[in-house]
Amino acid sequence: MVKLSRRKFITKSIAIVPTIGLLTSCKSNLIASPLKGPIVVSTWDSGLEVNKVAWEILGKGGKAIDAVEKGANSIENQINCCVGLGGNPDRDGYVTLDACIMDENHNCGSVAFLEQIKHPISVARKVMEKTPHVMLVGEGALQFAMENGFVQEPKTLSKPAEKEYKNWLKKSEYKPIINIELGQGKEHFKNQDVPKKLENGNFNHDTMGLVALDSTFNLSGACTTSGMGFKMRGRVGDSPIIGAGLFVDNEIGAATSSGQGEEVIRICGTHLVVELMRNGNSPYEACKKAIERLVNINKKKARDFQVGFLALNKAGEYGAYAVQPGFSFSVTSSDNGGKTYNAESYFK
Ligand code: SD4
Repeated sequence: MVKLSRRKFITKSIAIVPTIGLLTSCKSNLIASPLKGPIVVSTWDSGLEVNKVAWEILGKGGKAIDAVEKGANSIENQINCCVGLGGNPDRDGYVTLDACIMDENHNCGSVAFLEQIKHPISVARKVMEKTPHVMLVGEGALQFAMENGFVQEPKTLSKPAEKEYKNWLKKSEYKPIINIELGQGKEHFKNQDVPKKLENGNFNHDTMGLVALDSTFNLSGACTTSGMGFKMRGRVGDSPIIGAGLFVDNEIGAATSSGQGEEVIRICGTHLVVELMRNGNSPYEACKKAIERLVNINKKKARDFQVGFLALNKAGEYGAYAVQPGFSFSVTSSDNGGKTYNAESYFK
């Protein structure tokens, strides 16, 4: 593993994040001590496995951008999971994927409404590196993927998704569902089904967002999803939108989100979180303030949806906050070997 010049880094971090001294008073499970090496944080319990893959790169002194891509790839590979082609289809029975990626130089790439491609995050990276654009969608994104060597997969649904879809077809009721692990607040989710535990013991959810800081103090992030189950055909959520599902500012920090995409887009969620960190808030405080902003738009409506933000700053400190109980996140650094935490939430 590459040796860090810890003193140099902390000095640099304090200059960038002036409130660092205040952070230690916050709850220990929400704040890491200042950086002792690279770190990767990701949404949900399943992020732990994703982090392991990212860590194989970060732990050897590799780049954050490679780590987040490979981490995202690993969950896109799980055919009985929720995030890539194994996810729930739209209401017409097709799986459509959204993803975005951003590096330490404000380079970013994104795909939306992409079908039949196993690794949307890698297509997003190609958009970032090989085109003068940020975002490609639908047919155009598919064409670009195939021109760049990605294989067009069959349109078949995974076994769990097929079962869910058949179930949904019985009523064909249009009430978009986000699969999220729910905690005590589940009685509030009048518009959403309570997700089931998967055979492998994980809870189902649709999105993986991860952000990482590498040993050269560079930040990057990735976000990949099959989006809301049984959504309208053509619906795109927050996950492929830079500043909504993901934002990285290498001077300050990075953030990602999960939950009801429409609500995240409404407040440019992750951009807001990063700007709140720029103004001196810790990652935890920034996520909390962004969630409060969202809830205060319409408190009554907020009882019926879930959004969770997760942030990491340049000093390697992290934090999360959600509208409802049940949002979890995973953290891997050289200190902890990988841990999952439950985020605090607005509604208890
Ligand atoms: C979306 N934000 O499509 C995604 C859904 C999600 O866990 O996060 N699900 O709106």
